[in-house]
Amino acid sequence: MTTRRQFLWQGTFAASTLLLPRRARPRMRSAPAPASALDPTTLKPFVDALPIPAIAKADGQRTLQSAGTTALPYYRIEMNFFEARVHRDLGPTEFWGYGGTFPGPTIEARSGQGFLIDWVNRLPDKHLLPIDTSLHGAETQFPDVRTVVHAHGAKAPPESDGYPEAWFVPGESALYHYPNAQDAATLWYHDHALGITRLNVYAGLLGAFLVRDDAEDALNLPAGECEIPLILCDRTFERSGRLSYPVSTPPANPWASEFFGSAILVNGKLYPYLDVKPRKYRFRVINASNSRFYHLTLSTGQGVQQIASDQGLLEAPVTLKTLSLAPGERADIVVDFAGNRGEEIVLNSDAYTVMQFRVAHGIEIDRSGVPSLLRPVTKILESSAIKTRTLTLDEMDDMVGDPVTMLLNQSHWCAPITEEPVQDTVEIWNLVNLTDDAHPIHLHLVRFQILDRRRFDTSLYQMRRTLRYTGRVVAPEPGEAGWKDTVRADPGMVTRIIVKFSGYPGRYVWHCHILEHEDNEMMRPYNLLAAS
Ligand SMILES: [Cu+2]
Repeated sequence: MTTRRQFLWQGTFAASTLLLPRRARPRMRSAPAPASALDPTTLKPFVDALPIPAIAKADGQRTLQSAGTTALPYYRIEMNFFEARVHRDLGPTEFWGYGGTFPGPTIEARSGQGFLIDWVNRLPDKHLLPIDTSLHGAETQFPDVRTVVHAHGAKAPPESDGYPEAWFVPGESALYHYPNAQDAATLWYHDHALGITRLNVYAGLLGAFLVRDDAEDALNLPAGECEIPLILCDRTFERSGRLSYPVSTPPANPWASEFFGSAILVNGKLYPYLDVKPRKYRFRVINASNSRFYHLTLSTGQGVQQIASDQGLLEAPVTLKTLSLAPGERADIVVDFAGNRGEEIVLNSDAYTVMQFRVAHGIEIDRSGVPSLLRPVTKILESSAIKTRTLTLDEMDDMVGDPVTMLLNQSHWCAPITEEPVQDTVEIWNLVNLTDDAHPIHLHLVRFQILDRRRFDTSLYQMRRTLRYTGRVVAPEPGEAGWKDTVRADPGMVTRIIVKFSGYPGRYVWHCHILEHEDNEMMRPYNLLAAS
């Protein structure tokens, strides 16, 4: 028997007219939370201390033929099944994690000093979560448990970038080379296996990856115990503590188009608290959620200084009352608690309680600072671009308005490669968002700058492929004006980015960082061609 969705799915290839581009906002395609779901607001907040992930330690030195003859520091990181409590009063949760923790250990790199990481899959053979075998690359002929690691924001050779089809199974491993030839920045690492990334990351396969450099060290920013990663991700739990992830009907095709959990975790804990001194702290905020956008505010209403975006330091600090982060994006912020002695401050995101800062009494000598000039960010000139690509973001719905698949430039993952920039050349990519949602678009390997966003007539574009702007040119927000690797492409807008394709020739990907979208075709390979 063929289900309605299977029929439509086949229809994408046989008769694409059955699939309608998204017009009116349809329902989200997923079932309601089960009756056994935990209501996190019934738990007492701020009873668990914020965990700080351990720093990964090298295990000697090794050579790798493709990385040259010099021995490099060697790390071995296993992926393991384990149980952990996300809250004092909630039963243990089964997770998968790098190094047997969630988040995994923080990887620390020095700019220009490469290392090797042996990623070892020691997971069980059965997945924690239901797999949709109708999705690309997740069909029944493939093993349930497949992993491949991508260091998000890393400038890594193609064979070490975690290509979605380069997955390996329990009992196997992959030795990756990270040259770290890039500026200081807050990166992160996570799973990227084709068709099941959303499930592998949800199970816990994520961690922070920090690149440091001398220029940043010289700035005297808050450091040591006053520099803390805040890795945000949302999850839904059953009352038993078990992870719960939505499934939609029919049961054979459980893919949900988005995921919004009822509980927001920071470094793997629900409602943690952090004891702080009355001084400045640097927080490296990472949005590691599948779909959730954060809008972070402090209960005191005080501002924070954003000092870095995805790919490192901004030219100058930016004072913000609300920090917004799309999935995959990062921001480094400095919060000064000097005026908050003895206060309890809550970090919120929209209507959600995230965590608490408990500021100590007393006098603290704070010798750190936030210079007014952090690092020059040289603008890439539009005149230096040798090519402009116009690329659409598309959502295809079925007859009742449920999303069935998401596409980039109306192309499936397996379609011939169309983006082939040449090494060290500059291109402008016009991201034409024809959907009703914002999509965070991430390009592997490279860093880029946002040129602008501009509203356009989506109906006219869908009918005639004619681009008619209907709004003014909107400059990037101050916190987006530095180096980026993930950009929010807003609905009904053309978002323009300018990219210099520096790096290692070979095959990479670009994709939407809403993991449910990425797993359902909103990802495309690209080739970086060697300069001739
Ligand atoms: Cu998307």
